[in-house]
Amino acid sequence: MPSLLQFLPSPTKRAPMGALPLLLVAALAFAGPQPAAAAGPPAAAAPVVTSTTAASMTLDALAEAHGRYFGSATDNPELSDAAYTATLGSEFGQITPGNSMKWDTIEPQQGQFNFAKGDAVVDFAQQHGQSIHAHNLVWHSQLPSWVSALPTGQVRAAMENHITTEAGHYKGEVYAWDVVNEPFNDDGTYRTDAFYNAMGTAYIGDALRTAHAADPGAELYINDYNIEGSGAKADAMYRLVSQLKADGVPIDGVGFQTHLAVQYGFPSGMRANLQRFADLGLDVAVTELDVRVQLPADAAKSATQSDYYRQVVEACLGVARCVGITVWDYTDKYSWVPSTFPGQGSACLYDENLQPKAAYDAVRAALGGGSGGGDDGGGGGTGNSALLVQYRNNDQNATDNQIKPGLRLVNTGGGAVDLSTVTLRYWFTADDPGGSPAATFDTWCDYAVIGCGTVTHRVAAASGSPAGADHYLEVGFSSGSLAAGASTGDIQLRLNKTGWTAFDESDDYSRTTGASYADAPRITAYLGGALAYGIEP
Ligand code: G2I
Repeated sequence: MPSLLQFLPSPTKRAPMGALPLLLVAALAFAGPQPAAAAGPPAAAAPVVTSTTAASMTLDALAEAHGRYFGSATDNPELSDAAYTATLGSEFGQITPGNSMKWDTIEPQQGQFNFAKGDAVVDFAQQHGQSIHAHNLVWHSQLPSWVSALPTGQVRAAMENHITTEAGHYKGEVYAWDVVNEPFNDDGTYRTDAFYNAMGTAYIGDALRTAHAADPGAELYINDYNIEGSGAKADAMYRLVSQLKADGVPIDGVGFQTHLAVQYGFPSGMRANLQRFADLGLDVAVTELDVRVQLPADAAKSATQSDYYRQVVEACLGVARCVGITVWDYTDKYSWVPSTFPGQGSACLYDENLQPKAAYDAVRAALGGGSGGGDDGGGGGTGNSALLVQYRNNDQNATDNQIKPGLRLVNTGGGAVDLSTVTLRYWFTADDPGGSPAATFDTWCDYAVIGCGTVTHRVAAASGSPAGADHYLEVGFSSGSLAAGASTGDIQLRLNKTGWTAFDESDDYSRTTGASYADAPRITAYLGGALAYGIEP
């Protein structure tokens, strides 16, 4: 068992509060190798979380099982919305104040500081055991006009005073600071804001040193958007932080905002891009994740959105020093997108009525959790699941050379399920005693209401050869989303041994003789690889 210190981002810095319950999760949920420490070597193996446990765990608890946090931005007006704060306070382990620590809020007039809004967010986080990623100290936007109006010779002192006073006020209260936000234009050139105009690129190192002096325990970040994948802007950030590290400037992490849009595609090479920053000895974090669509949303856009969320989670989990993921508010009710991009929206994990969307299920699945958010009434089978498998036998001859299961997958939960995260297993025996070489199989989809083109199928040997089940037919889906209450409809499958020898199906674990569809708990379903329905042999 590793010591607590191995889970901390750095021995000299505060851990996100969310990291502390990790030990508890680890003790409860890990049967095998431990997760990677946030700042340690790559994970050797994914954590083992039982399906019942995973289905009831929050996004943050699922992330903690990987040594990460899962957080959300929030803002002061939202904190009086009780339905909103109920989920904000329970599902997420980390908070970023969306506006309340920005310069125009904290120091609207030179030397006049007002911390009330920022303090309110800190209070909420502390009451809910959440860490704070503070945002931000130096940014060209939401910058009061008095700063831009200063003679260039006075900007440095004003910036240092702002940082010293604000980071000093929150000293010991926040896990991390976005010290410099969005220093680059999209082509990788520097923004010519008040700070750059006064000090050139030197303002960045100066800001970081000043912040470090004010709160030596805080993790210090530079944060930007459109740097998630490879490209000129990411390269510019890479050159900047490489130089800062070489110069001994106190910088601990790079924040990748990750404001994505379905219509612009997924950033190319995100995992590799995060990794090259991590390889400089920096933490990386997904700091402002959302995935907007052009309205109205539809099933196809929703499926792509879910896929992008999944890919972001997988990119972070694939980089040992990716410490966590923050969504830029969790609900469409409070998303910044519609007012900034008219005609676009639906960017968040929860809809405007605070109900989890398919994207939420995709994130859960990517974190190794079963279905949870859409589940409002149990799964009609085992565990806390939103999936139900039904089966009928399309082949009443138990001793011929083919097996023909008919399957239906039903979503009994309250939220959509991303079909690409689902697999089913029909368990059977190969009846190939001592076969040498062991039996191989052909599998077929003869008909599917949703189209055989999206149904994948293969046979695999079952580990341990449980009784009646030395093999299973695994069925998956290349794409699609199953709405709440919906069924895939009939999927007619068939398999045979390539040598066409006969089976004896009478002892097969998943088989019944029923010729009409009925619930089938001996056919198992998995969400993101975690058991979500049925009983394994
Ligand atoms: O634009 C999305 C984010 C991009 N990265 C930096 C983040 O700081 C930024 O956050 C957004 C906030 O979510 C918005 O809420 O920053 C916007 C300003 O650039 C914020 O919008 C502003 C509105 O423009 C103001 O009219 C409004 O008074 O929010 C203010 C407070 O509600």
